[in-house]
Amino acid sequence: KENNNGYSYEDCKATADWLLAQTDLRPAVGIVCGSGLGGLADMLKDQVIFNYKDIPNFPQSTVHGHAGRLVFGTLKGRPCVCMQGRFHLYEGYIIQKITMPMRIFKLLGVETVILTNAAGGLNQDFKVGDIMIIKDHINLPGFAGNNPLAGPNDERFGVRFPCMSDAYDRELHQMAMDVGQELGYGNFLKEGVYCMVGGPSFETIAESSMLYRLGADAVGMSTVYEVIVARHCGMRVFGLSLITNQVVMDYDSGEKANHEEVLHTAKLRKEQLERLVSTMVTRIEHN
Ligand code: 6GU
Repeated sequence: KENNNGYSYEDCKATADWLLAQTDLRPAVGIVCGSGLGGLADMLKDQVIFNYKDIPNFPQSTVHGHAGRLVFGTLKGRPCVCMQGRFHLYEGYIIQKITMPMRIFKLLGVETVILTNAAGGLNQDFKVGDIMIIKDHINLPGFAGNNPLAGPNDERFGVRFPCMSDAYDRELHQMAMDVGQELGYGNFLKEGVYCMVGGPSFETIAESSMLYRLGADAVGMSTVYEVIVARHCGMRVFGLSLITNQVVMDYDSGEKANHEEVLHTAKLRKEQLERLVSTMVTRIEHN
């Protein structure tokens, strides 16, 4: 059920209560798996799996490389819930459908959200296969009024004008750097600014160089809306971008961005990304 403003608090509550009635797991961590990175969900023990199509009010996913399942389970005894497959603007969803699962996370009791994505590298120091800790974002569609919080505000979720200067948790950022060092990932663990574009077409050369000059280190088609809604309702946020391809910014380059390369790089690096996230989950403290 949806109206022009997306889902009501009651719709979200009904979905969360339905899920809570099917499992005893009470996750404090919610994870969103990016393209080709759904293996994170497979690491969970004691799994309770829901196909999106079976969850009341839940949107469905359409992209190749995204499974479309909500997986509850435990990581070293810590209850987690994992979205295997997310929703994108380019699939044609209204924005509130893309971010609805964040409010479900909140109503399930999730305190920390970890988001992963596949992204193109703009920063010239980045290599394919690098993992970028997201330190900040640019909501490019937001400049044109495409913000998931547009429309009436329900104070039960959060305030009308939420702050975003502290969107990405600094402690979790530091923890990721520490865990990365311990795991020996130092030479491919980077940090930077993620810029969201609508897609599905990849950027032109002029668009890519514009984004780079505006201060973006990586570009992708997800995550930012989810972060805004997660922060609005007070969850801690941590994000990682897997740099699956180097964005072309040179008219003489013969390289062409394509989805196959994205999935191929994800395959090469996903185990390390999963290890980084799962190690962090076992260290995150909750109330
Ligand atoms: Cl090059 N662009 C965008 N927008 N998203 C991506 C990408 C590029 N590579 C992976 N995801």
